[in-house]
Amino acid sequence: MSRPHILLTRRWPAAVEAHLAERYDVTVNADDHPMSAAEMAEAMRTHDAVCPTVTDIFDASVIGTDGVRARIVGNYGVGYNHVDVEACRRAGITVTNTPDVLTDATADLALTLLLMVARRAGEGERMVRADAWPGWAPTQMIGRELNGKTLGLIGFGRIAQATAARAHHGFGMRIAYSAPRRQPAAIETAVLARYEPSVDALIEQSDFLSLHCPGGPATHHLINAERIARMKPGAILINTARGTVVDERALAAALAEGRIAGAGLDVYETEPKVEPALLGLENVVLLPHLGSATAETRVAMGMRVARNLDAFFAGETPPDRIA
Ligand code: 8YV
Repeated sequence: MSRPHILLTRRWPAAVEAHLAERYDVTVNADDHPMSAAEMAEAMRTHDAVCPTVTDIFDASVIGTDGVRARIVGNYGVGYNHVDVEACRRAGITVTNTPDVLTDATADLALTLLLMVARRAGEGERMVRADAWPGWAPTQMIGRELNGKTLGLIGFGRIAQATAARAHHGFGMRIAYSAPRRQPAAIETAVLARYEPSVDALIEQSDFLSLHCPGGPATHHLINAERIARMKPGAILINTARGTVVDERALAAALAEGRIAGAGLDVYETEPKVEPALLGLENVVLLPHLGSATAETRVAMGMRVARNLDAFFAGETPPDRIA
C-alpha cells in the first residue's frame, strides 16, 4: 500500500523529520523559505497532508476546492488564526494543532519578558555592549519589583495559567484575569486568581498586563489607544499571544511619551516587520517570536503533529482536531 504524501512548509527539527520519513513520503522545503500562496496551493493539490506554521497564511485561496487532494492540515503550533478553519470545514479538510506541548516554554518566555522589562535588562545589555557603562551608581537604571504586584492576564487558558503559576509561586505576584469564560474554582485557587469580568477594569488594576488570548478578528486591536490610556502610569504590557491583539502604533506612542513604563513583545502585527516607532525605544524589549523555541518543545510539537497524522491516516479522529 502506498504511503501518504505529506508536505512540511518549513524545516522541522531533524529528529521529527526522520520520524515522519519512517511513516510517510515527506516533501520538505529544502531551503526553508517562507512558501508563497501559489506554492502552498500547489502542495494542497499534490499531497495528502500539508503541515503549515504560523508563517503560512492558509486562506481560502490556498485551501481551494478544485482538485484539492489534501485531506488534513496538520498545523505545527497551537495558534491557528493563520488557517481559515471555516474554509477547511467547508472543503471537508481536517485541521489539527499542537496544544499542551508548548505551554511551559511559552510561559517561561512571558516571564522572561516580564523580568527583562521590569529590571530594564534589554536597556542595560545594550549599554554594556555599547561600552557605555559608566560604572555602578545608586540611582542607575532603577527597575520595578514583581513581589506583591498585580499581574493581569487577558485570557486564562493553559499558557496563561502556567504564566500565573510562575508569577505567583515564583515571584509572589497577585493574579487577576479576564476571559470570556470563568475557570473552575480549583484552577483559580491554585494561583489565588481573581476573576475580573471587565477587561477595562482588569487593565486599570494591573501593574503588569500579559496577553494570552487567541489572534484573529475577535481580538484585533483589543489593546488600542483607549485601553492603553487606562493602564496605570507605571504599568508594563507583555505580549506573547499574537501581534494583532495590540495596536503597535498606539503602543509605541504611549511608550515614547512614557505614559506606561514599558512593554515586552514576542509577536508583531505583521511579522517579521516591526513597527519602526518601536525600534528606537529603550523601554521596550523586542524578541523574534521565541515563545516555543526550545529544543524540547519544537521536537514535541512535531511529534504531536505526527500523532495527529497517524490517527487520521489510521481512520481515527486525531486527538487535536479543530475542524
Ligand atoms: C509557534 C506559536 O512556534 O504555537 C503557536 O501558536 O505562536 C509559536 O510559538 C508557531 O506558531 C509555529 O507555527
